[in-house]
Amino acid sequence: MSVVSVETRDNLAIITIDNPPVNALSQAVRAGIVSALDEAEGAGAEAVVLHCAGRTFVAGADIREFGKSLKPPWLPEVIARIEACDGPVVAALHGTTLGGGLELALGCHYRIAVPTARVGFPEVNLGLIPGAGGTQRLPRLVGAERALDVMISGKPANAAEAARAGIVDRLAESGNLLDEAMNFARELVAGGEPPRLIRDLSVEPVDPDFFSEYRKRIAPKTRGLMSPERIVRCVEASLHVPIDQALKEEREHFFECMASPQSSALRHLFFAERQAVKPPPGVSASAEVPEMRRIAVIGAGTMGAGIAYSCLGAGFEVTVLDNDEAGLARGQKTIEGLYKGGVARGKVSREKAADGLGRLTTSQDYAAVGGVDLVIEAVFESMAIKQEVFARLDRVCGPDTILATNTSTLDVDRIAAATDRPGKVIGTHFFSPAHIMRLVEIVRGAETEDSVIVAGLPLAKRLRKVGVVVGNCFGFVGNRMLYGYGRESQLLLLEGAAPEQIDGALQDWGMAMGPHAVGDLAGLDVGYSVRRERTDLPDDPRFYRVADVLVEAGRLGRKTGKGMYLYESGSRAPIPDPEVAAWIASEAEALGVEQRAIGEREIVERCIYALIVEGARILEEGIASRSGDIDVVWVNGYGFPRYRGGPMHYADTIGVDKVYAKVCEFRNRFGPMYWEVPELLEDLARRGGKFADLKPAG
Ligand code: T1G
Repeated sequence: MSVVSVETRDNLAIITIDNPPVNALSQAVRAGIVSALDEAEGAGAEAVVLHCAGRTFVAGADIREFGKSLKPPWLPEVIARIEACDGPVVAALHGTTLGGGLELALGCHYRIAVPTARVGFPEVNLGLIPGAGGTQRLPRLVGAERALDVMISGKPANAAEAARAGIVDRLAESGNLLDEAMNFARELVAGGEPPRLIRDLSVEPVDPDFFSEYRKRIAPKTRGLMSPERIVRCVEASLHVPIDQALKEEREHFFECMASPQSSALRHLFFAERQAVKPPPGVSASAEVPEMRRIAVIGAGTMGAGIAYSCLGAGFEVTVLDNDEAGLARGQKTIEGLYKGGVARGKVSREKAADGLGRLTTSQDYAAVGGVDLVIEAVFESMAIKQEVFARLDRVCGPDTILATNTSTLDVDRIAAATDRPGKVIGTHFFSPAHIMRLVEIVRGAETEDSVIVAGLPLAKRLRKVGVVVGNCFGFVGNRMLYGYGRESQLLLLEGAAPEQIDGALQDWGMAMGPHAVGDLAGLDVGYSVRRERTDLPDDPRFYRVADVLVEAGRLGRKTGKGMYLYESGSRAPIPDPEVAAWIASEAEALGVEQRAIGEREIVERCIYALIVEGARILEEGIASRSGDIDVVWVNGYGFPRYRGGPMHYADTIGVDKVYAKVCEFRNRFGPMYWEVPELLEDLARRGGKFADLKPAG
């Protein structure tokens, strides 16, 4: 079946693109459009309507083609062919017209869209720029500033906004887009207007210092990224350089971005995040997914309230249960406050907030959760308390109710053992703040049924989160890897690196926050109590020694005004504390650790390679099925820079052999206790392999 077809109706030609799932501009589509235009003109059509079958107009270039040998016709050539048509070409937009799809539409002479359509340039999310004239045509339509906002944010605009901005000429309100597009084309023919080419327009002049000011404005959000600056340069050229020269420069910038490690990393994550939400090998995707309408959340604390708020936002009926009356009231207030804040920021309409709160009930009686489809437990991180909660839930809930625990480190199998339905027990590890962080680790217990695992994935998507199925071990994937990262950041303190030096090195490298600032934010007592529960801590008095000393001195972090750093009241800015520096020095002396000057490179390599080593072990043990899953966990749950693709992709980018050599050096220097080389890492290094090439573990 051809991906592009053309039919003539009276004096019109209708070109239909049909390339599921999103009508991406594959080579066949590009070639098909050109031949369809030739056929339309050969048939004497006086106008052309270009539309798409399926759920959306063209959602972009075919990302799968990138990095491979691209074949003509190139998209700019297709667009030039459209612009060369004698009669008007009308693009009929529905769904999400994005990237190359919007460039294709801007190459048409006019655009009509259904009210639910959205248009945008998300290339920046892939480390790219619009490479087929978007940086030249959009400013001609909407001005330099508006065009930059669209391309730098990567966020789509809705049809009404697009119409107001002049990106879309008309909204199709009748419900029949194609008919209205054909009528629009007939009107244009009847009107005898010559085809209007956006390329012939000029960009509204800007103030002399506009671009330098704009660069300053976007600097915080685009730190470390390559393509935003290239977009700004292209838009600058749209004002000062003849368009054909500017289009040539744009193409050069596009290919440089395409070849960059940043774009390779971001394209890797695009597909890894979509792969992660598919059931891992060994889990039958055909398992019947139970319908979910009612959810109960046990525990009205910060996590419970955040989870409940997310579930309300996804349209579920939610019952929040807490055995403490004051705690339950606080939880309800937290949820109401989240809605109030959302309305104040214009993120949530008043109606949606009222609807959400209307679906919320609270109770202290377990009987109230008897009829729910899913329970998410979010009580205190204590095995005994969780087992007691699950035993009670087991007695009151229906036999098919799924019982999920939000534990961040405890053994899901031991929690499941407190019930008679271990097959229905699963972990749903949300990250704090639960209503903001996108990641949910879906932890499969030894007996968790496939249907329960498969149910967790669409649930995560419905909560607008990224669900990753992980195995049951201490810390699952994210927190287990965090231990190695945190351990090195602690040892570096004893060895002579200051907290602010460690945080600075890792933030300059791209981490959203340094490990010590994160520790103060989360509360040093959280890690402290988890370490107290563990029975398998390394026999090493240095292990998290500084953090322990701070907690025992009552320095818990931001919440006590001091932790690793000092915090002035009302300020979040971490201030280095000479008292902590003195404490570290005395602890190092007592432990016989020689202090020395440590460079940024060593700080970054020890912390990041500790992630890679643990990630390799996690893959060896099958706790994660795909290396991409580990990357998805770390970019969505721990502030790992997306433009480096995640720990395992980063190892592939550096070269697994180089990582292996460095880890061997660390093992020889610091001992095998922490730097034992995983066999998988050694094996990949020896055969020049990549983590990404590993077959998913089933
Ligand atoms: N190319 C190839 N495959 C794509 C694709 C694309 N552009 N977009 C989506 N897919 C696949 C995706 O991998 C998944 O496959 C399926 O479609 C459904 O996607 C030249 C250089 C359109 C909003 O960045 O934002 O144009 O997993 O799960 O949630 O200047 O897909 O089913 O096998 O995301 O309904 C610019 C990227 C490209 C848009 C739909 N365009 N796509 O979301 O479905 S660069 C983009 C999306 C470019 C030009 C530049 C979303 C969506 P599978 P999905 P969804």
